[in-house]
Amino acid sequence: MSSSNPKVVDIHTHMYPPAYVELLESRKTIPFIRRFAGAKDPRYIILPAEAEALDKIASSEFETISASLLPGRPITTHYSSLAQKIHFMDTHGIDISVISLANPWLDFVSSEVAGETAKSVNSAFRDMCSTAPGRLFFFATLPLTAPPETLLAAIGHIKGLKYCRGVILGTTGLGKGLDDAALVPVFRALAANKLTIFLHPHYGLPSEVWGPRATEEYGHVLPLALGFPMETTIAVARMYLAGVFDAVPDLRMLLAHSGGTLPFLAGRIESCIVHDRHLVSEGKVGPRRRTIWQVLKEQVYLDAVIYSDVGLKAAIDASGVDRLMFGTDHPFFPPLNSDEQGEWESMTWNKEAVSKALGVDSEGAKAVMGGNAVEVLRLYDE
Ligand code: 5CU
Repeated sequence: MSSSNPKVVDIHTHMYPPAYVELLESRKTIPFIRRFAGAKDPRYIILPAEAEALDKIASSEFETISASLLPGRPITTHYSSLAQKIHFMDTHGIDISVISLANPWLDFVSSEVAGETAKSVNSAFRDMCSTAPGRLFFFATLPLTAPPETLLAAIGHIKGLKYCRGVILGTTGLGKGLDDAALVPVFRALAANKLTIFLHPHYGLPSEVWGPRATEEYGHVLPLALGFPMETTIAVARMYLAGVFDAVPDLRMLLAHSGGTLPFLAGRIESCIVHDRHLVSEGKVGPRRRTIWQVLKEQVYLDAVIYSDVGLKAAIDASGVDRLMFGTDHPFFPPLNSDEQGEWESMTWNKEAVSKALGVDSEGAKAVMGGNAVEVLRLYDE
């Protein structure tokens, strides 16, 4: 934790390179980008829960529809303009951003072209970073739908890319989740190359859990506020129960949204393990078992994108102040009542949470705001 010349680092900040935007524009099924009559910006439709709203519009007799009822989110220059990213950084005093492709990454790309698509997306990220040396680094994207040899070759490609510090990964893995034994070689290859996994949700929970009123009355609140964090929680709990962290002890994972609900639920997970007859009878609860608390302190980092000191304190308690890293989730959650070129609550709320939890300008706050990211992700000029 060095306090001389402290840097502010945003490790949770997304970009869609223009070629990826074109790919989304060419599609007719989710995920895709589409224009609606009367709407200023095209809309980006990604969440499974948005399919229902889309069906309603398709069957509507009206040509145009009120902007607040349109499915998805407006896709503005904030998604793909590098100048806009730098403007956002400058406006909010962010020295360094570790950019990543946002969900759903390449999950929808066919097996045959996934390898090449990943190569071009990752090269585009390298090129973007090279326009602002020292200010931009990136998490690469894996072609998870590609054949295993292509997937491993992709790790060979990204490890040599300047400015790459890890990969962003969703929770589906090769289709069976992250506790799939077939993923262990991938985790080993990432760990061997010191590539941190930034784990990020996309699929949430099945739409039925939100009930019949959700689509028309509750906007995106339930899938984003609750579905996303539960998805992350479940994915990591499954990895833990499958012994992935023990099988790959050098694996390092940075969990989005302060680890979902893991910091809050780790105690309950532990209790359920210790009281589970099946696990006990299989000898999985012996004295040498590493608890989930240990894994959280040894192999896991958490972002600080939780918007409140209450959740942030739980995250700090669970993983340690040296394992939390500030983020904004830009370009998602733009301000709705003020100029998008000005201040965003995603910055001010998350920054305030750090100050409240750790003290304004304290060593801990400086570490979370940037020092930890610089050390852990080696954010030095190359
Ligand atoms: O608003 C949203 O849907 C999202 C999303 O899809 N991904 C993300 O990182 N933040 C918000």
